Amino acid sequence: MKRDGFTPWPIEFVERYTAAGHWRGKPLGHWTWSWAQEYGERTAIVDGEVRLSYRDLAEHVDALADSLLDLGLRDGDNILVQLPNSWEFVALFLACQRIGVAPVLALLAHREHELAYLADLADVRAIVVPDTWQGFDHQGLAGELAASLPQRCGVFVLGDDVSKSNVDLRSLLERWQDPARLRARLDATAPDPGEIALFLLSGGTTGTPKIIARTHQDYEYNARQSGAVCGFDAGTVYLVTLPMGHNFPLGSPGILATLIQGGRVVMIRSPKPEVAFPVIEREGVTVTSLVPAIAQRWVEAVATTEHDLSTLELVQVGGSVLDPAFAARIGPALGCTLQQVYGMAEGLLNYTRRDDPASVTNHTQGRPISEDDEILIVDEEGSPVPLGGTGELLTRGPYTPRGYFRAPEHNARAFSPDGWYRTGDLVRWHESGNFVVEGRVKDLINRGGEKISAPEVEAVVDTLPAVRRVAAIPLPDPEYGELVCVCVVLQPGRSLTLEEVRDLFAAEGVAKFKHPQQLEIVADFPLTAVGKVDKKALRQQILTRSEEQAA
Ligand code: OOB
Repeated sequence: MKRDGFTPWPIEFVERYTAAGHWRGKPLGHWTWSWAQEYGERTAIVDGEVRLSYRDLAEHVDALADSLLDLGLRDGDNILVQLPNSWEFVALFLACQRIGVAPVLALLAHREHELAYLADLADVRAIVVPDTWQGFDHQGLAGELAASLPQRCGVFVLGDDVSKSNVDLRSLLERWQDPARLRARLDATAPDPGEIALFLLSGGTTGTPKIIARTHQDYEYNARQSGAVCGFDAGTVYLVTLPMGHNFPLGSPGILATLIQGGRVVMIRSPKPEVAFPVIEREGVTVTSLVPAIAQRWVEAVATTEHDLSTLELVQVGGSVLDPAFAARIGPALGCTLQQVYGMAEGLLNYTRRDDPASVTNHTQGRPISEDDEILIVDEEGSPVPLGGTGELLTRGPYTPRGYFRAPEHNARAFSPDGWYRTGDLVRWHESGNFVVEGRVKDLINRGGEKISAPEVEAVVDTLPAVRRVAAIPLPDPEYGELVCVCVVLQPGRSLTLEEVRDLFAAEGVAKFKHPQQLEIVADFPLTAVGKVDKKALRQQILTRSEEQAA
């Protein structure tokens, strides 16, 4: 079912991607049974003591899809999903794909500030949460949020403590119908493969978060082609270490490519070495994906672990800058090959290849996966830079959508008139034909792979009466790469502390990872030639000031 606010690919590109075999004309949900037929009794998913075969998975997915229909969800509806890594989350994701319901993949760290916005933007018909998670009452918040929305919105809960007014997600997964008949019924009403399958969150560079609609066939290609490039096969045992609502573990190549290949997906709920290492040993994990901050913890912990990690073949690291000196330590420490991944929820994926020499895997962020990924590297005027020069990366391709969802004004800036996505990343070509990410022109803070929109932080700080002007900037952080620093010009005679700023973020229900870690009071902001805050100069000013204070 068509939704408004989606920017389609022009027809000539649809034809081109279809003719090339990238797009297969099938909804994502079609594949669950095609995998079950091919891989049948092999184990698809392991989650603690739960082990599901491909057939079990397909049956649970259909049972859940049917229950969602019973609850009134329909092709064209959207739901907000905020769940920990679990087999139920995978089943829910696939069940949605069976019936054309698109999940908005929120993070567990999100609170009312983010969830209320997303629920409204996507006009969601249900919110799916754990009962509690790390001491937070998600069920309570979801209930309040659902009640505050103009549309009817259900609350589905995963956990042992589901309140009577809500729907118990586990009960929806129970199988009681004849699987063949149910399958035929669901097949008959399968969604349009060119329609929206899921929404990924954008790192964002605007005051309000943006979401990215990914279609069934573009996302299937995203996963399948990633899997092919990364050598996923039936022997792959993929550990889901990062939160699965992220594009990286979900479909790059992640969970979906493992299932496409008939491998085994192993779920854990925390990336901590003490959680991951025993599971790697027990399940014989061969591949996982990490952000640099977590890779750092693993490399430190492996020195003293008693667990046997020798089955690990490939560790993929991406999401934020990886220091080349540290990169060189990862493979030897973990006894596997390092693969750098430079990707984005907006589409384009780059991987170093498994057989690249260390000079490439340690120093570059990989190259695109598709022969139809179009690449431009341009200067500030939009002209291509000479080969080897650094510029902004622009891209188009078979899994890079042409616009953000319901964001026409932002799209006019983020996409060129002929559909190129402006990544905001500064890159150059390495002589190996791979990208080196040199920096960015976009206004965000990358904290250990979690993206924080600077304008979003600024909009919150700006509501404080003491604040005349505010600018959020990234400063170096030893553990997470970057931290959020807010620079404030005060109103005359006023004062402000970091604690007051953080209290405000907590009171506003902003996700914890966005709370500022540093506050700098300045007399004024340096300005660019066109009168905007010169954040580069401001950052330099703050860094120099801290150095002087430390000396
Ligand atoms: C991944 O996706 P997002 O949407 O959270 O963030 C995308 C942005 C990129 O535009 C770039 O600024 C940064 O994150 N980034 C990297 C990087 N990988 C992503 N910066 C430096 N080095 C890298 N290797 O982060 C994502 C999506 C799919 C796979 C992997 C990562």
